[in-house]
Amino acid sequence: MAQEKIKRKMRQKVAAPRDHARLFKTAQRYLVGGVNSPVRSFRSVGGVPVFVKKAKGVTIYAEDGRQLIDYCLSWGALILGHAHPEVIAALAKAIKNGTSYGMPTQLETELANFLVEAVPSMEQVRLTSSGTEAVMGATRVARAYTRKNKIIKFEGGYHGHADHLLVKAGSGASTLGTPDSAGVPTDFTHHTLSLPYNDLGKVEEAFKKYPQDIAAVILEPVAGNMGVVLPSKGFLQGLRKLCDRYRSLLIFDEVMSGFRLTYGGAQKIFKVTPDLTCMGKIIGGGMPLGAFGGRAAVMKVLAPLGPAYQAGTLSGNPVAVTAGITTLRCLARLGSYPSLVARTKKLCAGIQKAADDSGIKVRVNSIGSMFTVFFTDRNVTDYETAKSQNGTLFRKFFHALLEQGVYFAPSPFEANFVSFAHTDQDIERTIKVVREAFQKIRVSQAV
Ligand code: KE4
Repeated sequence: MAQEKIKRKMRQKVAAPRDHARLFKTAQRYLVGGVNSPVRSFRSVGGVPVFVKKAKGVTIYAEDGRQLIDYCLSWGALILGHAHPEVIAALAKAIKNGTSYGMPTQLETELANFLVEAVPSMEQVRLTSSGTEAVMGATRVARAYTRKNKIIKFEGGYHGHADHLLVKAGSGASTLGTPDSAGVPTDFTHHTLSLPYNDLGKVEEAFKKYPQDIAAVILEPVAGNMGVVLPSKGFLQGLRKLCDRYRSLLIFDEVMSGFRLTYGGAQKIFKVTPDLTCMGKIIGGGMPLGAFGGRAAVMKVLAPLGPAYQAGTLSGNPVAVTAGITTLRCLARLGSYPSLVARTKKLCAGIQKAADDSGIKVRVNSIGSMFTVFFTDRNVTDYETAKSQNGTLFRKFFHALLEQGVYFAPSPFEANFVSFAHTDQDIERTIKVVREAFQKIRVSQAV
């Protein structure tokens, strides 16, 4: 009898009530903050996060019955849209062969080959299970190869949650207003220098101060974690020159920009080749997968060839790799990034015009198929200007869109994304909803 009662209780508990507040309350009972990654918590926008039942194309089907046009797309991973038929079919087949072997597979070689062919800086690659691990591996390789200690990063740049890089980080770290995370001893960040993005002078000063001890400069070639912030003219080229002059390595963290702006990395667009590149998101096609790679001469410091250790039980997992290969194969075939960029430009122009017509001060930063709506009239070129935006207006905007079935990233310090699955109708509907949202904000301000 007791067993039956427990089972019944469990069934009740697990049965997904369609009310998000109840789902969130139950989630918070078992999961810290009710989420498995802070930026999903709606902490910076208020309210209860959307619980997803399923997703297809651009549409999220929420547990409470709502259908939403998704511009977060698993934080940029789903450039083909949700549940792309070719990815699902490939996964259905791959899963029948097993889920993990912890042994080499030809699949991993195939994905690595895709990356080496597409990304100018990648001669040799190591696959991981996340972007954080890819960045951890790349910075360790840089320190081992150069035998130097310091790492330069940029304020508002987010490179995953490795201790030494959670210094004035962007994304969730900014969103939660705790740029320097608790639990990170200061001597773990002693060798991390965090400088203003787009300020080449400050970087040169740091190199002059530590001419023999800067292992690497790491940055998002297009910042996406303070919102979208573009590199100023000559910034990337200047970093390349400084790294060459001081025999340090340039690391592009392309976890977000990789295969987002073009087939390959932002490094192809800006014609600046780093020594190491980190990737994630898109290359895993929505499955847990990251990668780092670079010149063979640099990468060979990595175990089992060299003394820099890095490992992972599920690194190069065959199911995740299958999703990645299928995604990259589709992207190579589609090749039509220009249509994706054109749709994004149309959306961003529509958002800017709607704001201007409503008298709301907004700056829309975009490149390729990623964009951020900043509630400011300042040019957003770094973390300081990104932080100067009006968070209250962002929150009102976010919820006004959500009420009308449009889902943007739930944070002012994030990028939004257009996928190959977004249609012109989706874009037109979104512009209409955005216009209504700005008018609603206008009215609320007038009151
Ligand atoms: P992951 O460990 O989350 O796979 O990747 C870390 C990472 C590294 N580098 C860049 C440029 C990144 O954008 C990320 C992760 N991005 C955030 C959102 N901007 C992931 C969302 C989350 O933390 O839940």
